[in-house]
Amino acid sequence: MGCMKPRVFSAMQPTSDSLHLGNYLGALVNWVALQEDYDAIYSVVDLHALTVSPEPEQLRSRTRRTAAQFLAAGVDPARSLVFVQSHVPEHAELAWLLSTFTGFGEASRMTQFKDKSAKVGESGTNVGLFTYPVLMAADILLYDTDLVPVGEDQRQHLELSRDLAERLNTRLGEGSATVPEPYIVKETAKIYDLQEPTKKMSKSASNGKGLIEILEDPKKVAKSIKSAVTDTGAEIRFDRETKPGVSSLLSIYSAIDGRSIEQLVEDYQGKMYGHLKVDLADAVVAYLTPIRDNAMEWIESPDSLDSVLDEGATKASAIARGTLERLYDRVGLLKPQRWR
Ligand code: ATP
Ligand code: LTN
Repeated sequence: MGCMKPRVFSAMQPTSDSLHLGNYLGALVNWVALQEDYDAIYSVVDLHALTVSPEPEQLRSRTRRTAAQFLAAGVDPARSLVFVQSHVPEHAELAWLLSTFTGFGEASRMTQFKDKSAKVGESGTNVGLFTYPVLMAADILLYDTDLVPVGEDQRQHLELSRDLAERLNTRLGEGSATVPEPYIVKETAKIYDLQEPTKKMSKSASNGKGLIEILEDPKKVAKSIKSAVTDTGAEIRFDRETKPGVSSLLSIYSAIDGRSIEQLVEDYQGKMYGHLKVDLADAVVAYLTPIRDNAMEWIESPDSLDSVLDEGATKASAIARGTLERLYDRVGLLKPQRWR
């Protein structure tokens, strides 16, 4: 392993059968790019997914499907570690330690918790949902992570991870933790829902028609794009305020096609929304088809997939153990004799 390279870590929850274009363009594309210059570690965070009380069989299947999509998108297990969070018990162990460093008020300010708990109501909210960002900080700090590629919605959680790392360094001494930097690419940090173009594309969105799923039937993908909500007026131009619908389509187009938004606007001058949608639908389908085919191959060979995940967990665990032992020692936990 290239010890001198800086470390990148990121993760996704196995909460759906397919990732969507927001997950892909907002995060995964950057994971793939960063593995060139970084020592990369990517995880399917199944312990986080428990906060939404999934069906056991569905969780298991989605854990494999999520990992398969990482690999299909170009995460290369020869260069990067890919593993399932629950296979590395140090995540839950460090989360406990970090929870004792996290203020109650500090955790209460997390907007994602507020949004999610408001949706299910107090009686449906579990403590895991509240401490979710602490487990996320554990994921990151366990690997002395330098850089975390995510979408815009994760910025506040990352800020908490940074605060916790700094706090460990202050209270337990320098060198206790590495303070991670967010890596959020402005243009794709937020991909919008096709039906409600002021909201982020999300698997928990109320209207599934606004979602482009990577593993979906290409015909359905094309249909969703063609029925995307556009704005009043006929002109194709980029303006998030007054033309959120067309602007979202232009952002997606630019991200997958490589042309700048300015160039696309120029190319579509005098054309109608329909032209843009038809071309975009073709482009997205062409872009996703090989990824989908590759993901299906992994899903259909669970033994090969599980071997990749086992190897990832073994290597990740070796790194995680070192960090955990360092921190256990610094907080004053007695080391068992058999480990000395
Ligand atoms: P949920 O619907 O439960 O909020 P999600 O669709 O937001 O889920 P996550 O598993 O929370 O998906 O996110 C995985 C990664 O994808 C994170 O890095 C997140 O920032 C990124 N991401 C999610 N949605 C978008 C989006 N619409 N645009 C850009 N990035 C996104
Ligand atoms: N909360 C993240 C998933 C996540 C994560 C992480 C991302 C859990 N642990 C560590 C980056 C680093 C989300 O995507 N909803």
